[in-house]
Amino acid sequence: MLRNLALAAVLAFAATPALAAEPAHDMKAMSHATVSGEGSGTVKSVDAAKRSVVIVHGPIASLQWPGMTMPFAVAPGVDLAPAKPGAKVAFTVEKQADGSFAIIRLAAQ
Ligand SMILES: [Cu+2]
Repeated sequence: MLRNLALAAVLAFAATPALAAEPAHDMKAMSHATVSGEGSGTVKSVDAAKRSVVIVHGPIASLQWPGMTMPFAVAPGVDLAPAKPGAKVAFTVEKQADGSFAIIRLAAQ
């Protein structure tokens, strides 16, 4: 049953040449896609007034990021309480219109 569904999906895709012919890097189409990733790491410093946090984070596979230390803007509405220097946190980052990544979820780990 699952195999038949997969096959049907492949056939449906193959039968749509217009879709397959789309340029691989259609920026107009890409701008509507949400780019995000799940990370975890240790808070290095926090600037509550600027809602900015520096995190020593591990690799984020979905973004093809290696582990690194970097600053993130924290989106409005996200509670900064878990962001204490030295605290281990789990977070979700989402690409913004300007190309930077902002934290849209932050939790103590
Ligand atoms: Cu990074």
